Amino acid sequence: MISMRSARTLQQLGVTVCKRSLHHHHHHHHHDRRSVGIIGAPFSRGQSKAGVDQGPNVIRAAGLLHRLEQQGCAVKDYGNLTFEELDHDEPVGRVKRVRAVGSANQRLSKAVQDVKKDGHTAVVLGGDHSLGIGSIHGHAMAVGDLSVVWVDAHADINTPLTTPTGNIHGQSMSYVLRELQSKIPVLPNFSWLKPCVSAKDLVYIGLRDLDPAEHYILKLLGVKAFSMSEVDHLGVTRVMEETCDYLSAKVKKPIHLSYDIDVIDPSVTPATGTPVVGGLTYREGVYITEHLCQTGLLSVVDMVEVNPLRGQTEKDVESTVSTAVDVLLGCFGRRREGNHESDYSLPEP
Ligand SMILES: [Mn+2]
Repeated sequence: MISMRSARTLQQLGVTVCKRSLHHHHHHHHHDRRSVGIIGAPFSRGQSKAGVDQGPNVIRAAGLLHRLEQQGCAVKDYGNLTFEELDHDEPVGRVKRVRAVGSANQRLSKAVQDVKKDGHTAVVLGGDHSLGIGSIHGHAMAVGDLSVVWVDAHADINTPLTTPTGNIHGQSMSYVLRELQSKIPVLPNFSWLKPCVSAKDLVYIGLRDLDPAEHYILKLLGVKAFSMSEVDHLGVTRVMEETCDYLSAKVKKPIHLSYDIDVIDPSVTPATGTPVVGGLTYREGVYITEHLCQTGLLSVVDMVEVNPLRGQTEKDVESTVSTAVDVLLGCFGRRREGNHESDYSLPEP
């Protein structure tokens, strides 16, 4: 059993220790060597702007895998999924490209289930945020009940009947929430999908651009949401403490983190499809993942809406992609104070 005191010393040294396990006296539960399974999902049909399908490759090219390995993770890259092009995908009501989004998410759900069966924490590199549907579904199929932390400028909870744009990347949460099942019409290529998340197991962080129907839904279902006003009022530290207290009040469920890069301020991450002013700082964006990592419960992480074609300059793209990488590294034990392997020893002269 590691005492709190030695745990603190280890943490001062930058050794990864699972705080929650220590609090609850479950020894042998800290994961010095996390295993990470990467799924590339170059999918863009949940919205209308070109380029977001390049996300997986630009994030890999920025050195994600190597840097995860450097910080002690065992990494397996499952490669990029391929998605079929559909000739006939006319809108259903207002909803655009339903069939393409339905079949892509079915494929992603299967891939996430496979990665979870192999025992990894899964990382889904998007692609647009419609991928949240298949990622969450696959996660729930693999592990059962889970908590969802949706970090985003937008709530992405319009239903097919309330969507002002018809883009499914603004509707993902409504498809997987049990409480909204009766509000979702039958859609082609979605018969595989069963709602799998309860509203009480969902927390939003960073909201600042909601449609009226979305705001209504959050109030109707009593969804826990920390908008940018709450981040300003409480500070990110308390937001994260309250998030984890809320989600683990009864049972500790695996956490699904769905991270939309547009939650961070566009001055830092401009290369994204729907930027909104007034977002998280780089530091707040990374802190969220450092805190969630410490719970030891992160089970699937989505990183979505990185779009290299939306940057005005090379520097815009570089800043967006490197921030996405840092956010992901924070999920897997990177500490800004520095890290070293637990068996590190100084060379003797
Ligand atoms: Mn989103």
